[in-house]
Amino acid sequence: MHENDNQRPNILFIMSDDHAIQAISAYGHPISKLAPTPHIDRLANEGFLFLENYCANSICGPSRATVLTGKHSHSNGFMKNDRTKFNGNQPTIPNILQKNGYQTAIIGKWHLNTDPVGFDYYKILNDQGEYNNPDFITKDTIIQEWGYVTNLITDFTKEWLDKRDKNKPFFLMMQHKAPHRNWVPDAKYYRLFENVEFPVPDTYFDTYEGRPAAAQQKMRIYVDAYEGHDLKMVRGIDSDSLLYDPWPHVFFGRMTDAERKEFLEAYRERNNDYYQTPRTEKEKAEWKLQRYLQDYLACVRSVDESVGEIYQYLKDHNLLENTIIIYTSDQGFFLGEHGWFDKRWMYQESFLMPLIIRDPYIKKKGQKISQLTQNIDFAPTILEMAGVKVPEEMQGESLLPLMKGNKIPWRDALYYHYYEFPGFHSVRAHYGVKMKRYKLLHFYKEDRWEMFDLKTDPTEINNIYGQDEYKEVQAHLHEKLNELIRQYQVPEQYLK
Ligand code: SGN
Ligand code: CA
Repeated sequence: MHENDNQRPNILFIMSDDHAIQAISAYGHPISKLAPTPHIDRLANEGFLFLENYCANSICGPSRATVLTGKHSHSNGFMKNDRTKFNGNQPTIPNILQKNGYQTAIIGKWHLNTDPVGFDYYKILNDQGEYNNPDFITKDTIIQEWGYVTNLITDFTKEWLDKRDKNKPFFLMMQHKAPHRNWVPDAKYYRLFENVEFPVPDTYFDTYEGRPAAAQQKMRIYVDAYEGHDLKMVRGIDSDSLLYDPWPHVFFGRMTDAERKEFLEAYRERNNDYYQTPRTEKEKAEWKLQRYLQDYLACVRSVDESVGEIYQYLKDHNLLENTIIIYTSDQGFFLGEHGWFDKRWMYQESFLMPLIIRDPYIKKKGQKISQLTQNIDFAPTILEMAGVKVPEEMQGESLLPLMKGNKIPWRDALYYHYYEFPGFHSVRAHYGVKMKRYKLLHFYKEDRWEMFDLKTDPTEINNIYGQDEYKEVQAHLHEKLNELIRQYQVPEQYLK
């Protein structure tokens, strides 16, 4: 007997923040080989790994709004992080499942600027949330909880599972803050990767030729990352004072004196070495990349362990066979490619979005899905899993037929649209189309086009737009893009 005596599956949706596929070992990237994620990988080994899953608008709030609604940003109304308020009263996964007898809850990062709607229970971080001793918001209170954010979210998830109404199936969103900027690891992992040298991407010192928008961003690790806030560098040998940190209240300000001391001691040797060893500018830039990756991946370690802990919980409570587990992140992230951290671009690293589904109702294991899928598909998929009708207005498609191996016609092109300019990191607004091999981007405010052949140029440094030999492909991509714009009914005013 399962713990809930119910024919309908429980659905556990785990989403981390800014977790790049390069940092999930199931995807096989060289970085992840040095910092593996065995617990996330197990979900893939026992389920489905989506190789070409993409975000519709690679930034937090918009991605989350798309997940909830199954719609592109222009259709769900949440186009930019800043000052947008999510309308929770449109058809969303929690609204619909709640009306259909599911128990719904969200624990962790929310970041949609309005109270969660459609959830029986919520315990969410305030805005971006903090890594240490963060505030949590529930229906009635805001309280500061003591501990490291990833562990707290895991504990609260288990507490909710313990106390839930066992006569109903559940839909539970467990949404981590990590590994979001400023990449603060759990204290026990401050030094986890201190001796690991991660591979430097070929494009770390990209000069952005033929890509003016890429040249204009503010997201280079060795230029734009804040030395104190992001890279945890101090003012000199044995200094206890951080270099530039514009938001000390969310970082050091959140730690107790003892926690701050523990932090400084853990980084001291490496921070001293930075000043004691002469380095060229290039070597300093590489040092910064290593510091960035060491902390980012140490944050990932805790997320992976959290996945393991929840898996174990489900196993111990006899819930593994009637709970579908989905692992994803709100978007991808740059781990030094093009010199960058952050996301927002339609370039592969941030456009790709990890997606792993363990579905005990489908007996296949260790399957890889290579069709073009997108976060607009999540809501239709989850609704179909729950046996509930998918509203017409949702723009995505259920992924279940792909998982079942049904031979069905599938899309050959994806629409992408990033709106937030001006904004953090200065990424120009752009939209575009992605097909299996080629990609076309339009930086529409400047009316500049980019086109890439991912087969011959997987790191996207060679803009082939306007080149004679690609004339036909280019025309085809333009046609596809127009088709998608019509299909998704993107209003004219958003395209210029
Ligand atoms: C914060 C970050 C930015 C990041 C945005 C959006 N700065 O402002 O680097 O791009 O969030 O991130 S931070 O130092 O305050 O973390 S998102 O995941 O919410 O979209
Ligand atoms: Ca994010």
